[in-house]
Amino acid sequence: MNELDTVTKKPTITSAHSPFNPQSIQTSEAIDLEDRFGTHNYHPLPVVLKKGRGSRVWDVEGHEYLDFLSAYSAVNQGHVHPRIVGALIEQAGELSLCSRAFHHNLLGQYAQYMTELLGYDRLLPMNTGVEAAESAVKLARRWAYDVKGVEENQAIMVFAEGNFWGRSIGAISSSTDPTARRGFGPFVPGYNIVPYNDLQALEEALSQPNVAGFMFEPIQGEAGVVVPDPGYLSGVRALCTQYRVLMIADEIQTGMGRTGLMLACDHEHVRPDLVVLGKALGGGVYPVSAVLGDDEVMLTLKPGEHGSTFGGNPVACRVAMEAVSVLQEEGLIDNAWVRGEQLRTGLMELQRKYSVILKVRGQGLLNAVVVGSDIEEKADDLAWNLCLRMMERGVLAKPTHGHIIRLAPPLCITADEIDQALDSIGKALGSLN
Ligand code: IF1
Repeated sequence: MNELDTVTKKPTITSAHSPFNPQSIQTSEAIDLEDRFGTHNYHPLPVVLKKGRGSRVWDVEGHEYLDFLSAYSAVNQGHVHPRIVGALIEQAGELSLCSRAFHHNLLGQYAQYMTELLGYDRLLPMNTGVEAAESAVKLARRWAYDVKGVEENQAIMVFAEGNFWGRSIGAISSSTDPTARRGFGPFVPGYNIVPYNDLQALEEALSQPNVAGFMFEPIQGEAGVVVPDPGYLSGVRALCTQYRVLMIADEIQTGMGRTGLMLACDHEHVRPDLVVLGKALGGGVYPVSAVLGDDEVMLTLKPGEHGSTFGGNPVACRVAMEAVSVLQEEGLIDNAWVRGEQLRTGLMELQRKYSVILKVRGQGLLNAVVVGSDIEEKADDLAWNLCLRMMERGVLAKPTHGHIIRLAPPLCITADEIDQALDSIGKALGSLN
């Protein structure tokens, strides 16, 4: 075989050979290795997964589970979706990365597809959610100086209590969660924090001079699926317009159909000035994120002023177009609406039977139950214990903030799978003595 043949030979998918022979590893060994050689910045449930398809995952011993976390809403299309994996493999075998030093054949088509779909002038491609959210903060500040006329270095960004937009210094600087901040200071200046779901407090903040933008989640995910009162999104829109402040919707978790519409802001027909996307934009196979906005904001960035090695790479563009197409063509967004109603109805029936369920809340397939009880063990232990019992009965979920259990399956979940999960959750509740 000559040199050219080797270079142009189409890559064949060979079975991955690894010195660790992953096929044989068992739960305890996998956890021990991770514990010994990894960092301890997570406290995962004691399950070791090795396969996923649709709403289901399997552990290394072959036990099957319904996935009710969806990798924190990054697997909305379901695990290992054939069309999305196919797009990944096909593009990776053509041109995987060329940097933005050169054009490639997909970025323009991807940007056109997404901007026409969501109704904006332009798209800034990034990779992870926090990178896109950081980019939105930079865009807002730049717009404040170059367009709104705020004095240099005086721009204020407003965020809501309970916000979460990532783990970077910029992101944790706006956090009100001590565990996200301790030991990472000093923090980014020019931030102002207001209570979530409080339009009066927001107006007080936005009416101050030098405010560039208000970045917020239409439903707060990490805070425990906190759904604001009806009218909040419309109120935010009106106040941002009134005080010429950019309304920036962090739809990284609530977007891509998760709440039963493409974007959570669609529930009140509200159009933010910037929309931040991530997670399921990459279809659960590749990190893809983006900021969408109009020329007045997006064109304040000039060549060389912002970027990223992988931002807008060919694989990201191809995978994202496939991931978004799948959501629409397979009716996954409407399914999220209907299945979400079914899930909350079932959870409220369980709430009537089991007093440990204090609240059921959510929109579409972004839901949570708040647990607590007068049983001696703390609510946090109760939530963890309940998740372990659910795991034993084939449903995977994990508490956030200790006593809140997020229930967010892939949007492809079926009515029967919802019923199966409700039955398992009920049995898990019944097993709590
Ligand atoms: C972890 C939380 C969820 C997000 C919103 C931006 C980002 C996220 C609304 C940043 C990321 C992830 C991060 C992951 C767990 C998960 C999470 F509990 F941490 F907060 F979903 F609620 N905006 N959320 O939810 O996106 O940079 O991660 O791609 O850090 O443990 P990222």
